[in-house]
Amino acid sequence: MVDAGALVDGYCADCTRTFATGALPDRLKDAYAVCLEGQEAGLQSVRTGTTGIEADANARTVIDQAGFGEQFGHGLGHGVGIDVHEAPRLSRESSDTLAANNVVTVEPGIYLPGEGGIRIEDLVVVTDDGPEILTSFTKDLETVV
Ligand SMILES: [Mn+2]
Repeated sequence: MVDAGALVDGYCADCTRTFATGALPDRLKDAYAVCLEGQEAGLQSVRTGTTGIEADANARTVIDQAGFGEQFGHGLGHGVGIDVHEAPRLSRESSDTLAANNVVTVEPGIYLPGEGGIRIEDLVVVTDDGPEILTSFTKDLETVV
């Protein structure tokens, strides 16, 4: 798992990708696919007026229904700007609502003790029409050695 950031002209970026380091058991391949499906559901819910609770729930439902809910132990995402972690929060406890031009992360994770962990994080601009995804790095499951 590689969580990388950047700082340009006083503003932060945040990106996470997960790579395989060899042949994976089916359970980890499945977990990767579920994490990505949950991330896509979370991304598609990012628009003006969505609450942080709703965005989190849209991703979490996918992961819950696949049986990995207990292994997704953190919030879906957070605002990014002058600080790398700031409002609005996308989580079960959030009291925030997304506003146009907020920049947020969408980063579900599934962590299987003793087996492996997965997190997939994109940086997204909130618009009235949906997500403007800033992260272009592939989300295909890549093997690195
Ligand atoms: Mn992050």
